[in-house]
Amino acid sequence: DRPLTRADVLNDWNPSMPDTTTSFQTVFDLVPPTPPAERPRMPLELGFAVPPTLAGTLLPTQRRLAQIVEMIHVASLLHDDVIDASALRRGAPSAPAAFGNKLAVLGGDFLLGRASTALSRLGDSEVVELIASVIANLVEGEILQMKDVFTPELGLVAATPAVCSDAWSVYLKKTYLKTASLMAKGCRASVILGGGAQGEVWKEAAYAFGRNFGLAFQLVDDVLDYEAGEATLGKPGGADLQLGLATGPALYAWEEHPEMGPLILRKFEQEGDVELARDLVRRSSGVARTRALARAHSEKAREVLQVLPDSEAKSALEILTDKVITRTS
Ligand code: 2DE
Ligand code: MG
Ligand code: MG
Ligand code: MG
Repeated sequence: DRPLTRADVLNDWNPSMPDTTTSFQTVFDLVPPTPPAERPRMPLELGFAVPPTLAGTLLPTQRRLAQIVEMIHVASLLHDDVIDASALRRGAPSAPAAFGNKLAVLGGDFLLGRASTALSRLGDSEVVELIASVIANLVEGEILQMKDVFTPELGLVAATPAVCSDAWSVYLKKTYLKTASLMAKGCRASVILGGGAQGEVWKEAAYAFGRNFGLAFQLVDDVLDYEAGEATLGKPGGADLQLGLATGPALYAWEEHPEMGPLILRKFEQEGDVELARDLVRRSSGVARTRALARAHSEKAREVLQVLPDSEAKSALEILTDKVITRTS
């Protein structure tokens, strides 16, 4: 028996592994539930491809950071599909559907472990702290989403401006924590790794870009849950009401239709609630107003980029601020 090397101990995130095609199928092959030939494949290949025109502008540490962000994102989706009991992801059976809840949770944990190793190897404690805090933010957002916003004791079922704005501030806070934090802090960390004299100004711009972009992204996700079906989304549509969640469209509809209040309060759990709520949203301008709010955030994201000098990377980010709104899946 040879002595264990450092790489053995770390179960190395192999630096020579090709950057763009890294698969974490291996974790699901560790405890095969079926013979290899019948083994389901993960729907969540880790995908990170740098457009060729931008490849030369990235530092190796920034490319690695992008992979780390992707690993944390995919880990959160593995856990999300367990929590939401969702059977479909990216047009394929979700990890819990294909492998069961236990392996889906462990697969997410495995990715977080690998991401932590890779993060520490970047050798920048400011970046480690920033990205580690994202993992806590994701959990905080998910828990905030589970919490009762309104308690029956308070009788807060009428759409008074104060109650609505309270519900909105919780919704937007949750949206930042569960989605925009990863993008905001990921962008900021990339500027930190890039160094340079513009330090604070660019860090703030990158953070504001990611925050607004991320809010727009999740607001559109919440709209598409109403507008699109499984065939385009590659995941179930209409899921949020089924999960008891009042997102932007329902919160706006509540301002226009007070009958929405009791449905939100009891989390659409009574027979017929989901259908009634869907109808109220349809008869309101909730979807249009949520889209308008997403657009305002995407415009803000574009605006804050303007402190950066023109470059191909900046143009790519500007294009993304459009795509986040016009995407259909
Ligand atoms: C997506 O929301 C979920 C985002 C965050 C999930 C965070 C969890 C805490 P959706 P879709 C589960 C654990 C975090 C880890 C492991 C880092 O609206 O519509 O449910 O795509 O997304 O299902
Ligand atoms: Mg989900
Ligand atoms: Mg969820
Ligand atoms: Mg969703």
